[in-house]
Amino acid sequence: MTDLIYQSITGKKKAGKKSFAVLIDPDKVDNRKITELVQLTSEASVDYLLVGGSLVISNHLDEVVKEIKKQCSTPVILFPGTPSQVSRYANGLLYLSLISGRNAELLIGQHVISAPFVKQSGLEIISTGYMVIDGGAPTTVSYISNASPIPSNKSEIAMCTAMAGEMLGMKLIYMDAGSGAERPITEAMIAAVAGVIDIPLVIGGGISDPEKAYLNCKAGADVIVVGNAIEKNPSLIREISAAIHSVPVNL
Ligand code: 1GP
Repeated sequence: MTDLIYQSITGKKKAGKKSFAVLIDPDKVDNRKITELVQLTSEASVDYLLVGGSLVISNHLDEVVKEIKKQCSTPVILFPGTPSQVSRYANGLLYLSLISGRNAELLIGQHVISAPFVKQSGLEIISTGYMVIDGGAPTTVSYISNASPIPSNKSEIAMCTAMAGEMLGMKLIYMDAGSGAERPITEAMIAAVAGVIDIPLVIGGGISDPEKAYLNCKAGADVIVVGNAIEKNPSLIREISAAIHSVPVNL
């Protein structure tokens, strides 16, 4: 197994550079849409493409990933909501453990069941402490996970959870307010968590404009994930990417 993606994420973090990941939901794209998104992401120097969702209904993950790979060299990282969302055509996979919840299945149970075929896939596996933060309304991830999100004003819970994830050996912390969240994660919580961990911090959920993406990076996010807003307005890719990549490196 290579660790090229992780090296790229940590290399950028060490250099003080922020990264942008566009989330593609396989349920919401066809080949025409993929072509449009890939063209925009390539032109805007998007760093990573995440593919997945909390609830994927369609059965064409392999085709979606193959089509993306055919059209660009941007690393494709799976962001699986369920163990079945594994495609060997991708480059890597976020191996998510829902450390903010107390649902044993999502902490370790599904990993045990999927371990043999995840290993066989040959993908770069990136162990990720996944933390769902209350985004103001139930989202698919909060419903499906059957686990309470961390309250948005309880930065100390988020800090302790992220520290525990890091000390358990996880390689990334991903804080997510859920797709289409009404309230994205506050900069105060991002800064608090970024201040107590050394591993890269990924932030997503409800980010819909370049200003919020920029402020999240300033607060300490290393990777910003945007899905929903881009589905509605793909041209945002350019603006959000420019904002993220304009964050001064000494921050
Ligand atoms: C959801 O963090 C991702 O899991 C992205 O959220 O779709 O709201 O951008 P959005």
